[in-house]
Amino acid sequence: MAFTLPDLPYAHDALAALGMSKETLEYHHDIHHKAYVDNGNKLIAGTEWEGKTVEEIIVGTYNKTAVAQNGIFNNASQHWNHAQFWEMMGPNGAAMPGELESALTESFGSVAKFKEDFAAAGAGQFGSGWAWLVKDADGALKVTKTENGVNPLCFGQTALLGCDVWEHSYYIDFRNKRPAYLTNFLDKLVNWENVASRL
Ligand code: MN3
Repeated sequence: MAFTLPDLPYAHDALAALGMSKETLEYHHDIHHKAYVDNGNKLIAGTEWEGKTVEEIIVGTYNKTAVAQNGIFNNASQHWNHAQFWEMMGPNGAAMPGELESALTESFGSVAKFKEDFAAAGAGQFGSGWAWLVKDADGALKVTKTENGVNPLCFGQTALLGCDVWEHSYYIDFRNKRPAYLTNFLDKLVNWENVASRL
């Protein structure tokens, strides 16, 4: 089915006081995310993927050698990644639900250690990509990093939290300081209720 650009779940200026400016969201959502939607729709038109869900397209085109499938994968996965990313943030500084706090403490030792691991994964991703908190098929929580548009669906994992570490995500607000962007994301921007709902 055709991809559609979802509206942001908040106003473009809603996160400005928390470290993600209106200008960043105008470029990132209205231009970058829209380009993945538009290019993806052009590439899947008339192919076997046209009637499939975005999740089916991602899993079905991941790591295939045909160049045409790479283009479809990149745009489909980036469309999905960004749709999740907008929902994983919010302006209300949502408190972390107890269920999530317990799960993070069990897996990482403490919430602080989880944040440290997540920030290190994002800072350590060489070039463009994403940092993730995932739930594995066996239920274990893990921090991972992926390159470009690759995401947890490719590995049969559930994405609980993702942070875009492409330069377009932070350069307006944080310039080259990706670690500061990641720390700010974890401390101010994450909607922990949304993360907990994915458990
Ligand atoms: Mn992006």
